[in-house]
Amino acid sequence: MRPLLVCVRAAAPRRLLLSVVVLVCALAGLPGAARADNPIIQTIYTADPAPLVYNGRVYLYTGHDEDNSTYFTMKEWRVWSSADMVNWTDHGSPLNLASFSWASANAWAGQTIYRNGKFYWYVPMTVRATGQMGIGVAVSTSPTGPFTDAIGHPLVSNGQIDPTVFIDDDGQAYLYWGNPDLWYVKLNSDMTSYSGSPTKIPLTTAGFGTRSGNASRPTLFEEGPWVYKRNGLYYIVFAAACCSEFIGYSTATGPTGPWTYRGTVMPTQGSSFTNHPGLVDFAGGSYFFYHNGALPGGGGYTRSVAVEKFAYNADGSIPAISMTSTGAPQVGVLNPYTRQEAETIAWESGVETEPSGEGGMDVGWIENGDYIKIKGAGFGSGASSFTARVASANSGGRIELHLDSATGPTVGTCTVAGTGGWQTWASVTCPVSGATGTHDLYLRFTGGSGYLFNLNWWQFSGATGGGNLITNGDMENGTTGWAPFGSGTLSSDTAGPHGGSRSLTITGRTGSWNGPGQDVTTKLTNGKSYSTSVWVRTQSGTPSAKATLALTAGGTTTYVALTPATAVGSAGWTQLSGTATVSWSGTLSGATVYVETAAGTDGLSIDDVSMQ
Ligand code: FUB
Repeated sequence: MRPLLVCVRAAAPRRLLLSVVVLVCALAGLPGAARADNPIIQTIYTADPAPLVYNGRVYLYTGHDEDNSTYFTMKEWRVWSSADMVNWTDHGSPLNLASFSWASANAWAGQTIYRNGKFYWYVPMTVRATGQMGIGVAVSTSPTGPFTDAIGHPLVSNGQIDPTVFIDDDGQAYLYWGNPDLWYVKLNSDMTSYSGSPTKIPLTTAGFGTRSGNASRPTLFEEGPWVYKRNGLYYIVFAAACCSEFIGYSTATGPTGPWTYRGTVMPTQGSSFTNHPGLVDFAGGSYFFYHNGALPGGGGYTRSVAVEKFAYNADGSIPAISMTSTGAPQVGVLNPYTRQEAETIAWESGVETEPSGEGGMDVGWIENGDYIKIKGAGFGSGASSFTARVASANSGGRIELHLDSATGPTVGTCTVAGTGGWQTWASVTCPVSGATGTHDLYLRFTGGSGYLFNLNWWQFSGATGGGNLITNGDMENGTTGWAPFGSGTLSSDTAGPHGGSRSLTITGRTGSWNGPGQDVTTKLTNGKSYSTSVWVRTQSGTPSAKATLALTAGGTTTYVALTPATAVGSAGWTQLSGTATVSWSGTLSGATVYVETAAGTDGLSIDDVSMQ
């Protein structure tokens, strides 16, 4: 525990995990060396992953195993998200047992689904009045909550657990759950009531495989169903046999069967006697989430969520997937020139997160030698400075910026002074040199003894002619720096940004070439190559958008395609990225980066724009 002297902020129990993580690095003989990124959450123990793809991000809903648990001691659920499958942002706990007045214990495995502007989170808990497990439903207008009990009582309650929810192409929603049986019920379109009665799915050995040595449970189905549809085929992936569990799956031509057992998705592995599946497709890849006991101190009741990328076989079957400590590859790169939350982490050693007085979460409990790894940061042609939002009731410390490992090249060091409180925030900036290209970034914290400071967010700035040329690329400063290219009206939009709390929306376009634009005339270097990244969402689903540079020199305007035209769905954010060499003859009098569409005049939103 930290010294009483500094116990000013709200106290939270210090987890034991921290010291063991440090020990493992030491045992490897390579303190801070580049290392594996699975399990994907290290600040707490997590279990029962339920991924949801929404607006170009994967939202991950999990349970939380308490430190030192000797049972499934779980009191809250947690939310995380990522745009690249490796750097995960902690959104804290927007739902817990106290959210349900009728529940008493056991915040176990659930799933969240989006419908008609709302997010519905189905979770099992003990019903206080009966002592039986029941399933509640919470609702929110945001994927990160806050969530509230939608109906004030269990949606269903028959003593069984592990809800999974699925909406078929015809709009019919189904809730499935169960252990030891497998149940389903048809949900109404409000997602908080149902028609008909809960119905048992027959657990036949043809449908769910054969278990040996347990006469009362002849099939492999144990718990944790995950139902979805792909290319017209219905899948139910589930925790099989016990104990230890493995992950198996069955398929059917309809949502309620009859099911055919198809085999093993993930064999028994990984120091936890349970496992729990969650599958999504994201950015052109397929991902399998699961849990194990791989973190130090981990085991059957101190589990951690991990992810693997996989590819379906041509016939739709799922290949056998093994647990790895490497995890999934990164999708794209992280933009260090837009504000990044400190709680966006690929790997960490020694730190924890907590709710921030400035909103969201911050990273705290930072001691000398702790670090955060951010994987694959794209510095382009160079960063010139680093700004961090910090708070310290002590006397602060330093943030060392290392590339490639916690002991890799140092490209900058920021000194953090005391601010008078753990939630008294100030910004500090320090010079950076030598940060070019794409690297893993390590924020390594150094200083005296005890807790040093808290970190809420950080951001790099580019050198002249390098770094991000775009002003207000993260749109957090409203429409600053942007103007319509051609016709249209710009507005700062708080509904469903790609990152942070705002995006930039244009409406009233009268030509497909109209779009949000920014003048970069004074920032371009003739003959130089620039990498451009823009996140785009169209309002009506017009199927293409592209970032373009209009260059006016010597009385002539030319157009440079900065990114190729790419399909952009109406609901989700899509990243447009590309590299182009920019050159002109004569004096450059006008250069505007803008986003247009191949056709149509529907409104569009952009966010997290960088050109470097
Ligand atoms: O996390 C508690 C229980 O363990 C879940 O409900 C089951 O699926 C198993 O993972």
